Amino acid sequence: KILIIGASGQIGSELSLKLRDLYGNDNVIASDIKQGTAELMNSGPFEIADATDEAGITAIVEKYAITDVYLMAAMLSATAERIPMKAWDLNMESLFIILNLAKDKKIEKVFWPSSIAVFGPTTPKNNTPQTTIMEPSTVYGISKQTGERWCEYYFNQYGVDVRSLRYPGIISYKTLPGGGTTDYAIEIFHGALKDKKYTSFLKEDTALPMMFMDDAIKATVDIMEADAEDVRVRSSYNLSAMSFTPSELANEIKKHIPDFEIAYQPDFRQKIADSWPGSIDDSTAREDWNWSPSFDLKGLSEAMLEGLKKLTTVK
Ligand code: VAH
Repeated sequence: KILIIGASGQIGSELSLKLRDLYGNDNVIASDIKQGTAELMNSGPFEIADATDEAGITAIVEKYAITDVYLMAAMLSATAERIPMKAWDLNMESLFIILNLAKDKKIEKVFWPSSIAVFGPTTPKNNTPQTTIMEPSTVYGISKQTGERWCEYYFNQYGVDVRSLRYPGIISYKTLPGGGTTDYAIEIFHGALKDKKYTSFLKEDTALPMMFMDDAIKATVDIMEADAEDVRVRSSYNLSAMSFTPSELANEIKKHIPDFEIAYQPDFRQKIADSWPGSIDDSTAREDWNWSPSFDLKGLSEAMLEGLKKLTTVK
Protein backbone atom coordinates (compact mmCIF):
# COMPACT_ATOMS: atom_id res chain seq x y z
CA LYS A 1 0.00 0.00 0.00
CA ILE A 2 1.20 3.49 -0.90
CA LEU A 3 0.87 6.70 1.14
CA ILE A 4 1.34 10.11 -0.45
CA ILE A 5 1.95 12.92 2.06
CA GLY A 6 1.29 16.36 0.59
CA ALA A 7 -1.17 14.83 -1.89
CA SER A 8 -3.07 18.11 -2.33
CA GLY A 9 0.03 19.94 -3.58
CA GLN A 10 1.15 20.66 -7.14
CA ILE A 11 3.06 17.39 -7.68
CA GLY A 12 1.24 15.35 -5.00
CA SER A 13 -2.17 15.77 -6.60
CA GLU A 14 -1.07 14.55 -10.04
CA LEU A 15 1.24 11.86 -8.60
CA SER A 16 -1.67 10.46 -6.55
CA LEU A 17 -3.85 10.14 -9.67
CA LYS A 18 -1.06 8.46 -11.64
CA LEU A 19 -0.24 5.98 -8.85
CA ARG A 20 -3.96 5.16 -8.50
CA ASP A 21 -4.07 4.45 -12.24
CA LEU A 22 -1.02 2.21 -11.96
CA TYR A 23 -1.67 0.36 -8.69
CA GLY A 24 -5.42 0.67 -8.00
CA ASN A 25 -7.37 3.42 -6.27
CA ASP A 26 -7.70 1.66 -2.92
CA ASN A 27 -3.97 0.85 -2.77
CA VAL A 28 -3.00 4.55 -2.81
CA ILE A 29 -3.86 6.59 0.29
CA ALA A 30 -3.66 10.36 -0.21
CA SER A 31 -3.06 12.66 2.75
CA ASP A 32 -2.54 16.37 3.29
CA ILE A 33 -3.28 19.07 5.84
CA LYS A 34 -6.06 20.33 3.51
CA GLN A 35 -8.37 18.71 0.97
CA GLY A 36 -7.26 18.54 -2.68
CA THR A 37 -8.88 18.77 -6.10
CA ALA A 38 -12.25 17.08 -6.66
CA GLU A 39 -10.53 14.59 -8.97
CA LEU A 40 -8.19 13.61 -6.12
CA MET A 41 -10.86 13.49 -3.41
CA ASN A 42 -13.23 11.37 -5.53
CA SER A 43 -10.67 8.80 -6.70
CA GLY A 44 -9.65 7.00 -3.49
CA PRO A 45 -8.91 7.08 0.29
CA PHE A 46 -7.92 10.46 1.76
CA GLU A 47 -6.67 11.27 5.29
CA ILE A 48 -6.28 14.79 6.72
CA ALA A 49 -2.81 14.81 8.33
CA ASP A 50 -0.03 17.22 9.29
CA ALA A 51 3.26 15.99 7.77
CA THR A 52 5.11 17.07 10.96
CA ASP A 53 2.76 15.11 13.26
CA GLU A 54 4.67 11.87 13.99
CA ALA A 55 1.79 10.18 15.84
CA GLY A 56 -0.72 11.10 13.13
CA ILE A 57 1.47 9.89 10.27
CA THR A 58 2.42 6.68 12.15
CA ALA A 59 -1.28 5.96 12.80
CA ILE A 60 -2.06 6.21 9.06
CA VAL A 61 0.91 3.95 8.21
CA GLU A 62 -0.39 1.33 10.68
CA LYS A 63 -4.10 1.72 9.76
CA TYR A 64 -3.44 0.92 6.07
CA ALA A 65 -0.30 -1.27 6.43
CA ILE A 66 1.60 1.18 4.23
CA THR A 67 4.79 -0.11 2.52
CA ASP A 68 5.79 2.83 0.30
CA VAL A 69 5.70 6.56 1.19
CA TYR A 70 6.02 9.50 -1.23
CA LEU A 71 6.76 12.57 0.91
CA MET A 72 5.63 15.47 -1.28
CA ALA A 73 4.89 18.03 1.45
CA ALA A 74 7.25 21.03 1.59
CA MET A 75 7.34 24.81 1.62
CA LEU A 76 8.76 26.10 -1.69
CA SER A 77 11.48 28.68 -2.26
CA ALA A 78 9.61 31.98 -2.30
CA THR A 79 7.35 31.19 0.68
CA ALA A 80 10.27 29.73 2.65
CA GLU A 81 12.18 33.04 2.40
CA ARG A 82 9.28 34.75 4.16
CA ILE A 83 8.96 32.23 7.04
CA PRO A 84 12.35 30.47 7.28
CA MET A 85 11.86 28.64 10.61
CA LYS A 86 8.41 27.30 9.62
CA ALA A 87 9.83 26.14 6.28
CA TRP A 88 12.78 24.43 7.97
CA ASP A 89 10.47 22.70 10.45
CA LEU A 90 8.03 21.42 7.81
CA ASN A 91 10.70 20.38 5.28
CA MET A 92 12.94 18.62 7.85
CA GLU A 93 10.57 17.23 10.53
CA SER A 94 8.43 15.56 7.87
CA LEU A 95 11.53 13.86 6.41
CA PHE A 96 12.84 12.59 9.78
CA ILE A 97 9.44 11.04 10.59
CA ILE A 98 9.48 9.02 7.37
CA LEU A 99 13.19 8.09 7.48
CA ASN A 100 12.75 6.81 11.05
CA LEU A 101 9.64 4.80 10.11
CA ALA A 102 11.78 3.15 7.41
CA LYS A 103 14.69 2.63 9.80
CA ASP A 104 12.26 0.93 12.21
CA LYS A 105 11.08 -1.27 9.31
CA LYS A 106 7.50 0.10 9.57
CA ILE A 107 7.71 0.98 5.86
CA GLU A 108 9.89 -0.47 3.08
CA LYS A 109 10.52 2.32 0.53
CA VAL A 110 10.58 6.13 0.46
CA PHE A 111 10.47 8.75 -2.29
CA TRP A 112 11.61 12.23 -1.25
CA PRO A 113 11.90 15.16 -3.69
CA SER A 114 14.95 17.37 -3.74
CA SER A 115 15.37 20.31 -6.11
CA ILE A 116 17.82 22.17 -8.33
CA ALA A 117 17.53 24.68 -5.48
CA VAL A 118 20.30 22.69 -3.71
CA PHE A 119 22.71 24.52 -6.05
CA GLY A 120 23.85 28.05 -5.23
CA PRO A 121 25.64 31.09 -6.69
CA THR A 122 29.06 29.32 -6.68
CA THR A 123 27.79 26.23 -8.55
CA PRO A 124 28.81 25.96 -12.24
CA LYS A 125 25.74 27.45 -13.95
CA ASN A 126 25.57 25.63 -17.26
CA ASN A 127 25.03 21.90 -17.56
CA THR A 128 25.46 21.64 -13.78
CA PRO A 129 27.06 18.26 -12.95
CA GLN A 130 25.58 15.57 -10.64
CA THR A 131 28.40 16.14 -8.13
CA THR A 132 29.67 19.72 -7.75
CA ILE A 133 29.90 22.73 -5.45
CA MET A 134 26.63 23.24 -3.57
CA GLU A 135 26.29 26.41 -1.45
CA PRO A 136 22.53 27.09 -1.59
CA SER A 137 21.59 30.62 -0.54
CA THR A 138 17.86 30.02 0.04
CA VAL A 139 16.16 28.44 3.06
CA TYR A 140 14.41 26.01 0.73
CA GLY A 141 17.71 25.05 -0.94
CA ILE A 142 19.45 24.60 2.42
CA SER A 143 16.63 22.32 3.61
CA LYS A 144 16.82 20.24 0.42
CA GLN A 145 20.63 19.97 0.58
CA THR A 146 20.43 18.87 4.24
CA GLY A 147 17.64 16.43 3.39
CA GLU A 148 19.83 14.85 0.70
CA ARG A 149 22.63 14.31 3.22
CA TRP A 150 20.22 12.64 5.68
CA CYS A 151 18.73 10.40 2.96
CA GLU A 152 22.21 9.18 2.00
CA TYR A 153 23.11 8.71 5.70
CA TYR A 154 20.01 6.58 6.39
CA PHE A 155 20.74 4.49 3.29
CA ASN A 156 24.38 3.90 4.24
CA GLN A 157 23.86 3.44 8.02
CA TYR A 158 20.49 1.65 8.17
CA GLY A 159 19.90 0.35 4.64
CA VAL A 160 16.82 2.58 4.21
CA ASP A 161 15.63 2.35 0.58
CA VAL A 162 15.04 6.08 0.03
CA ARG A 163 15.14 7.46 -3.52
CA SER A 164 15.27 11.10 -4.56
CA LEU A 165 15.17 13.45 -7.58
CA ARG A 166 16.35 17.06 -7.86
CA TYR A 167 13.22 18.36 -9.61
CA PRO A 168 13.66 21.41 -11.84
CA GLY A 169 10.84 23.94 -12.12
CA ILE A 170 7.71 21.88 -12.74
CA ILE A 171 5.02 23.28 -15.00
CA SER A 172 1.43 22.03 -14.73
CA TYR A 173 -2.18 23.21 -15.05
CA LYS A 174 -4.29 21.05 -12.69
CA THR A 175 -3.49 23.10 -9.56
CA LEU A 176 -2.76 26.80 -9.01
CA PRO A 177 0.93 27.73 -8.48
CA GLY A 178 2.06 27.52 -4.82
CA GLY A 179 4.93 29.80 -3.86
CA GLY A 180 7.63 28.67 -6.29
CA THR A 181 10.12 30.95 -8.02
CA THR A 182 9.64 29.00 -11.27
CA ASP A 183 5.87 29.49 -11.05
CA TYR A 184 6.00 32.47 -13.43
CA ALA A 185 6.08 29.75 -16.12
CA ILE A 186 2.66 28.54 -14.91
CA GLU A 187 1.07 31.94 -14.26
CA ILE A 188 2.03 33.11 -17.77
CA PHE A 189 -0.30 30.57 -19.40
CA HIS A 190 -3.22 31.68 -17.20
CA GLY A 191 -2.48 35.31 -18.15
CA ALA A 192 -2.14 34.50 -21.83
CA LEU A 193 -5.55 32.79 -21.98
CA LYS A 194 -7.37 35.22 -19.71
CA ASP A 195 -5.90 38.63 -20.65
CA LYS A 196 -3.49 37.96 -23.56
CA LYS A 197 -0.81 39.53 -21.34
CA TYR A 198 1.44 38.71 -18.36
CA THR A 199 3.93 40.61 -16.22
CA SER A 200 6.87 38.34 -15.34
CA PHE A 201 8.50 38.62 -11.90
CA LEU A 202 11.75 37.34 -13.42
CA LYS A 203 13.91 39.18 -15.98
CA GLU A 204 13.50 38.22 -19.66
CA ASP A 205 16.90 36.48 -19.89
CA THR A 206 16.62 34.36 -16.68
CA ALA A 207 17.23 30.82 -17.91
CA LEU A 208 16.04 28.07 -15.54
CA PRO A 209 15.83 24.25 -15.80
CA MET A 210 12.18 23.24 -16.34
CA MET A 211 10.00 20.17 -16.91
CA PHE A 212 6.36 19.44 -17.76
CA MET A 213 4.47 17.67 -14.94
CA ASP A 214 3.94 14.44 -16.90
CA ASP A 215 7.73 14.01 -17.20
CA ALA A 216 8.22 14.68 -13.47
CA ILE A 217 5.62 12.00 -12.66
CA LYS A 218 7.24 9.59 -15.15
CA ALA A 219 10.69 10.10 -13.55
CA THR A 220 9.21 9.56 -10.06
CA VAL A 221 7.52 6.28 -11.06
CA ASP A 222 10.61 5.15 -13.00
CA ILE A 223 13.06 5.64 -10.12
CA MET A 224 10.71 3.97 -7.63
CA GLU A 225 10.25 0.97 -9.95
CA ALA A 226 13.98 0.66 -10.71
CA ASP A 227 15.93 -2.25 -9.21
CA ALA A 228 17.48 -1.06 -5.91
CA GLU A 229 21.03 -1.81 -7.13
CA ASP A 230 20.50 0.46 -10.18
CA VAL A 231 19.78 3.42 -7.86
CA ARG A 232 23.46 4.16 -7.23
CA VAL A 233 22.95 7.77 -6.09
CA ARG A 234 21.25 7.86 -2.70
CA SER A 235 21.49 11.60 -2.06
CA SER A 236 19.46 12.81 -5.06
CA TYR A 237 19.61 12.64 -8.87
CA ASN A 238 19.95 15.64 -11.17
CA LEU A 239 16.91 15.69 -13.43
CA SER A 240 15.92 17.93 -16.31
CA ALA A 241 14.02 18.14 -19.58
CA MET A 242 14.69 21.65 -20.91
CA SER A 243 15.81 25.15 -19.99
CA PHE A 244 14.18 28.37 -21.12
CA THR A 245 13.94 32.07 -20.31
CA PRO A 246 10.73 34.08 -19.83
CA SER A 247 11.21 35.65 -23.27
CA GLU A 248 11.71 32.26 -24.96
CA LEU A 249 8.52 31.01 -23.28
CA ALA A 250 6.63 34.17 -24.31
CA ASN A 251 7.75 33.70 -27.94
CA GLU A 252 6.51 30.08 -27.86
CA ILE A 253 3.11 31.24 -26.51
CA LYS A 254 2.90 33.88 -29.27
CA LYS A 255 2.90 31.05 -31.84
CA HIS A 256 -0.53 30.13 -30.40
CA ILE A 257 -1.74 33.60 -29.27
CA PRO A 258 -0.07 36.09 -31.68
CA ASP A 259 -1.15 39.23 -29.81
CA PHE A 260 0.07 37.97 -26.41
CA GLU A 261 2.12 40.67 -24.63
CA ILE A 262 4.70 40.17 -21.88
CA ALA A 263 6.13 42.78 -19.48
CA TYR A 264 8.93 42.36 -16.89
CA GLN A 265 8.87 43.53 -13.27
CA PRO A 266 11.52 41.54 -11.37
CA ASP A 267 10.84 41.20 -7.62
CA PHE A 268 12.55 39.44 -4.66
CA ARG A 269 12.32 36.15 -6.55
CA GLN A 270 14.89 37.36 -9.11
CA LYS A 271 17.63 36.95 -6.50
CA ILE A 272 16.49 33.37 -5.80
CA ALA A 273 16.45 32.54 -9.53
CA ASP A 274 19.89 34.12 -10.06
CA SER A 275 21.34 31.74 -7.44
CA TRP A 276 20.20 28.65 -9.38
CA PRO A 277 21.71 26.90 -12.45
CA GLY A 278 20.58 27.78 -15.97
CA SER A 279 20.73 24.15 -17.14
CA ILE A 280 21.33 20.70 -15.61
CA ASP A 281 23.37 17.64 -16.67
CA ASP A 282 21.12 14.65 -15.85
CA SER A 283 23.30 12.02 -17.59
CA THR A 284 23.71 9.99 -14.36
CA ALA A 285 19.92 9.44 -14.14
CA ARG A 286 19.89 8.50 -17.83
CA GLU A 287 22.70 5.98 -17.28
CA ASP A 288 21.51 4.47 -13.98
CA TRP A 289 17.76 3.97 -14.53
CA ASN A 290 17.16 4.92 -18.15
CA TRP A 291 15.63 8.35 -17.61
CA SER A 292 14.47 10.29 -20.66
CA PRO A 293 11.98 13.18 -20.91
CA SER A 294 9.12 13.31 -23.46
CA PHE A 295 8.18 17.03 -23.41
CA ASP A 296 10.22 19.92 -24.85
CA LEU A 297 9.21 23.63 -24.81
CA LYS A 298 6.88 23.15 -27.81
CA GLY A 299 5.17 20.14 -26.26
CA LEU A 300 4.90 21.81 -22.84
CA SER A 301 3.28 24.93 -24.29
CA GLU A 302 0.75 22.93 -26.33
CA ALA A 303 -0.11 20.74 -23.31
CA MET A 304 -0.49 23.73 -20.95
CA LEU A 305 -2.76 25.71 -23.29
CA GLU A 306 -4.84 22.62 -24.16
CA GLY A 307 -5.13 21.61 -20.51
CA LEU A 308 -6.10 25.06 -19.25
CA LYS A 309 -8.68 25.53 -22.02
CA LYS A 310 -10.25 22.17 -21.10
CA LEU A 311 -10.34 23.16 -17.39
CA THR A 312 -11.92 26.56 -18.00
CA THR A 313 -14.59 25.34 -20.44
CA VAL A 314 -15.38 22.46 -18.08
CA LYS A 315 -16.17 24.93 -15.26
C1 VAH B 1 10.39 26.51 -6.54
N1 VAH B 1 9.15 25.07 -8.08
O1 VAH B 1 10.34 27.37 -7.40
C2 VAH B 1 10.09 25.08 -6.96
C3 VAH B 1 11.35 24.38 -7.40
C4 VAH B 1 13.46 24.53 -8.71
C5 VAH B 1 12.20 25.21 -8.35
O2 VAH B 1 12.09 23.93 -6.33
O3 VAH B 1 10.65 26.77 -5.40
